[in-house]
Amino acid sequence: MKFGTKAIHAGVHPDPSTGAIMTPIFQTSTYVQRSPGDNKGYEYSRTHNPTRTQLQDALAALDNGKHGLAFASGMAAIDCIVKLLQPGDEVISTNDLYGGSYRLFTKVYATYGIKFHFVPMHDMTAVEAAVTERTKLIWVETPTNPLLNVIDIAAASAVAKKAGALLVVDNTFSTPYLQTPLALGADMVMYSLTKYMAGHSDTVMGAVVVNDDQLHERLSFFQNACGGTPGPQDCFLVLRGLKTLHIRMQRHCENGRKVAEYLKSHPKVGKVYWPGFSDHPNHEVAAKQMNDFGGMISFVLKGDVKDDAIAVLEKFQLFSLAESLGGVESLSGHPATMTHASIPAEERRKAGLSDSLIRLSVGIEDAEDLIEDLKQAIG
Ligand code: P1T
Repeated sequence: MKFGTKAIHAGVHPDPSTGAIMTPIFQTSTYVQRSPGDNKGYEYSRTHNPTRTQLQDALAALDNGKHGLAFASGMAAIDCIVKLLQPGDEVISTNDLYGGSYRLFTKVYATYGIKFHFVPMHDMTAVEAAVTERTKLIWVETPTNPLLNVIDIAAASAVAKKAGALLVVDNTFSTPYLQTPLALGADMVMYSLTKYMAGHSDTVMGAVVVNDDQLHERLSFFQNACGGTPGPQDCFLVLRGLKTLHIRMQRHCENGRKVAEYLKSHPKVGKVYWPGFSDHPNHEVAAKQMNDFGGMISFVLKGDVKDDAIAVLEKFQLFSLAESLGGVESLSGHPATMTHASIPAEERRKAGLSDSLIRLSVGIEDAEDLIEDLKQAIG
């Protein structure tokens, strides 16, 4: 089955009791049992809920994976994955990543004795150099948030296999429409469903997709034991969003290209970060592992002055200044003070994240209007 057909049909089925074509919202905490242990497969909604089951099956199908697990947020999904580790274990992570992931790693799990190495992963020799006999997890985010570096998933998988470590890909920026990491050797694919997958900026959720049965069993145990599960209404919203994922992503990519090219041609704009440019340092890897280049773009103005960037952000009319990304509407952000403020300034500088960087999530409006907005804001 091709991607668009799967986005609409995979994992979901009409309700057997009524024929309702859309998955019902099973707004219930518990399920009546005939006799202790004699139930219809559902006992308590933290453990299983039929709306969540259909979403999890749909997510697994889109990534060509065997098992999907849904969480109350992207951070809850990441938290569940890190719980696979023990004190003394080591993680190699990209040094350019969502600030909340960095905060969870360094402010929570480092205090439990897990060691994190942050390296520029688009250079695979840096990853190899960080491997020790204690390396248990390699954390890839690609393209990265916010600098749009692209990490070679197949090459990272080779390093992980040699090290005996698990490979995770945070696929939030790409979605399975653009790349399917399990097929490239990843053990786990992780999502902030809040973004492109749900697509309408109306819910916060996360997910993990895996092939391996044992890994699925361990993650399901933590999902239930720790309880970071989503409610059925949120699952319904993501299921509805998924049905248009392919159409939305197509338009995000088309508009992304137009906006990136406009910015690149603008005399006041300095560097533009977008993996679709043939001179992007990781363009070849992006072209190899992605079906298109996405709608996330970052840029700096010439002169690299923070106040100039703030002035542009304040002038936007359509690119609303807000955290998050991946909704139908365009958003703008200032990573240094917003999404990445939890990364110390010195670490941001080392990763190449300037205080004047502007991040755009290009929505699915008419590109001409978006370009008009950029024109009036940049001047
Ligand atoms: O916000 P939440 O659903 O918990 O997901 C966290 C997360 C994980 N991974 C990536 C790559 C992300 O971008 C995010 C959340 N990011 C933002 C809120 C943002 O504006 O970048």
